[in-house]
Amino acid sequence: MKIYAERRQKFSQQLPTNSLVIIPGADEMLRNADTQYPFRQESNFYYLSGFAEPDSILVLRILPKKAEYILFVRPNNPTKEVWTGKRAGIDGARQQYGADTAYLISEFASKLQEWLPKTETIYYPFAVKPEFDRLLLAEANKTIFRDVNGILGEMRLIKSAAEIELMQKATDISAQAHIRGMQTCKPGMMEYKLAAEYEFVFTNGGCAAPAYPPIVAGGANACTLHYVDNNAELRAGELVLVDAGGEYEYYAADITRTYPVNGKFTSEQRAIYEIVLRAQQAVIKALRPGVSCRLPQEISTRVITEGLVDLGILTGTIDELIEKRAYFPFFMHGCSHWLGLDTHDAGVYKMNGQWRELAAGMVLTVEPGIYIRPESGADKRWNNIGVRIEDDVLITADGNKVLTQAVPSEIAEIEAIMA
Ligand SMILES: [Mn+2]
Repeated sequence: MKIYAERRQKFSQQLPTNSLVIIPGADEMLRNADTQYPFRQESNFYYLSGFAEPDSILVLRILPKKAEYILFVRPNNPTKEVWTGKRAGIDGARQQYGADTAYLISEFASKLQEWLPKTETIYYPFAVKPEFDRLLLAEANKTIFRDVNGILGEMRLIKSAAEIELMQKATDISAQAHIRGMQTCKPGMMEYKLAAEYEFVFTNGGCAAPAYPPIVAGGANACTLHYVDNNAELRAGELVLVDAGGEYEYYAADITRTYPVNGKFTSEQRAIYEIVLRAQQAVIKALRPGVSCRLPQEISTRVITEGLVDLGILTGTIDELIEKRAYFPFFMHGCSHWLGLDTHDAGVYKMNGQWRELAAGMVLTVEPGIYIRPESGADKRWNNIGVRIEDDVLITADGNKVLTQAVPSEIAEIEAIMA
């Protein structure tokens, strides 16, 4: 619990006296009838508390001489605990989770009324829980609100050694899943069967869940960016694009590999794949502290545009094609995003209107892709080829470390694993 106390202290030190931090936890969500979705605590809440029960609110009161840490929690309830397990309750919130004070969740509105006259600023994450937004705005309409994500996002963006260890574990397990996927994939297999191979490795390795719904997209399905149906047959001669990562101790891995269903790339698939791989390698080579976080987009766009020109899919001069975004029908998504407790992690990309610089401790994905839809107008021999290669990269003091390097991405390595 020490790391959470340190985070609360570091956060509190950046807040003005007489401010109040209010962070509601995640709610349990009904899936159907009386069955719930698996519960997963909200990331900011977890980052500051390590407390993983639903129906909770975290409050920090920044007083002149100290920051008071308050948890609102569910009451102990012996009858319900028979069904759903032990609850920390008020005593547990204090003794196990280090709260200075704890109250029942039902007491929140009255405690808020008590604190408001002495509160100048409320730090709160708007637009996460609309009902809570309404309650707070109704109760505290004379107070200044600030987005809690500003300061917390900056803290979460720079990972500590302990966080990097967890992220390495998440990426190691997920890398093994991709290797198993390559080993087990064969023509005639359904996409969901291949997905199951990944999910087995995630769970078997200690991940609570996939960090996001796995995308297993054979053939033309790879050109649908967030394809999650995973219910088509994988066919010889086609590629399969798999974007899947596990969540380990709340930290996400995010890996994509694209490989031939029958283990051998065709010459067209190879040509497209090699462009994407070159783009990805050029980006990774450039990542180090001090470079712009926009660099991945700029480098990958250039390498992909050059490659599409080499293949005759685009014609013109490189600078002009980039200027008029001619690559966009083929590469229509971002090359990178922050990674951490959330797959698209907290932290802004621009500061004062400028793309920010990378710094040691940041973790980002590098995921260029090329997707050739029939309506793109390219020669039909390229139709329905979709390739994305995604790795997770930690920025270090002197460059970077690819956390996901255990999964091969070179064509020869993939063909060897699949042989
Ligand atoms: Mn990603």
